[in-house]
Amino acid sequence: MRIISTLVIVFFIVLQSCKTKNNDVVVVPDDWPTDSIRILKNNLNFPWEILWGKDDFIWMTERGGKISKINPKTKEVVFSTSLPDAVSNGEGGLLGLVQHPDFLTNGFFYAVYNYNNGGNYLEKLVQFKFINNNLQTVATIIDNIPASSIHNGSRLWITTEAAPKLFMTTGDASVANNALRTSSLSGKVLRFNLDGSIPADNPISGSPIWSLGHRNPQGLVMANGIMYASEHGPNVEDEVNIIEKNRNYGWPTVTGPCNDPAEITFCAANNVKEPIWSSGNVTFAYCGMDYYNNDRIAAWKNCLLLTSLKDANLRVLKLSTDGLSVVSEQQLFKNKFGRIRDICVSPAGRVYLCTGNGGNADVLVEISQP
Ligand SMILES: [Ca+2]
Ligand SMILES: [Ca+2]
Ligand SMILES: [Ca+2]
Repeated sequence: MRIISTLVIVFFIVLQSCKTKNNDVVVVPDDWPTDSIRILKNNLNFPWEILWGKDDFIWMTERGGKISKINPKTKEVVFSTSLPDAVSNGEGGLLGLVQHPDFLTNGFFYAVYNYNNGGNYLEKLVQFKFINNNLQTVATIIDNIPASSIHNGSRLWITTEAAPKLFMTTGDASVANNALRTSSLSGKVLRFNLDGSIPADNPISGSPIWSLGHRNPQGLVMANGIMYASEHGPNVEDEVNIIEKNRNYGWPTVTGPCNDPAEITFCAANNVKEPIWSSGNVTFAYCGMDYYNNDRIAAWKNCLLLTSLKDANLRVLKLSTDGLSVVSEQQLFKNKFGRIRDICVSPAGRVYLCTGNGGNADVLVEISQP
């Protein structure tokens, strides 16, 4: 009798464990903490870029000039330094950062920051080398770009093609008309070779200008061969654009789509490319943007994820299969973290957000489930 009851208990234990297994919703293929939302860092001050590095660390800039390398699993800062000539002024300071495709072997990365030169507030793109847990300056790719306490663009992206190209966004630095002038590097998407030289197939010989008519693009990501940029609108029309060679994106003459008579005339005459998404009569101040296509959060597959400063949320834009249009959208985490400045995604599909609230009260958080 005792043997039979023992067998019955064992049978139920086995049945129960099978049931639990079948009912598991979350697949945890590694020993990562399983919290759906985990605070990795607090007491940050205006982080601007978070990047999932090729070394599987998070690389982060803070506007005041600090670059940090963070172990996302243990939360430990394993390297940190400050750029002595980066000058924070309003929205300016140390901004975008991107790693060279061969970072793991050559340690190269690029960062954009604002600096002072003889009373002028300017912007430059600098190549660095990270070696023996130290930072060396390699070369200035470009400098003397106008900067301002607002509208400094500064997101970076490196393509994965055979001869990779380095893209950088610039804002209008509060001189709106410069965005349409090819004599100014303000309000542009710029394109360089990785050594800083100008690619021979850029639209204007000897110029890094790739596209023009941008107000303040602060999100830049390439997915499935398509380059997407997010851009702050004035009091209307935040935009998501597909960036193409030698196209005009309209600012300051056009906001959002070409939909009033003056805009329609200008757009037809100037090869203007309309946004694939815009915010209409309101603005949310979308800044950082990344592309998501991981099974971990299935609802976000083939989506652009945009971080909002003003609306303090994450906007999820579902792309069409061809990536050329937005088919649906969703807004999440409203006011949960405050103003959200930037985003990165790990190969395991975890999403990282950093805030832009200031006062040494900013956070870096990990989202493992929606
Ligand atoms: Ca980022
Ligand atoms: Ca536009
Ligand atoms: Ca319009």
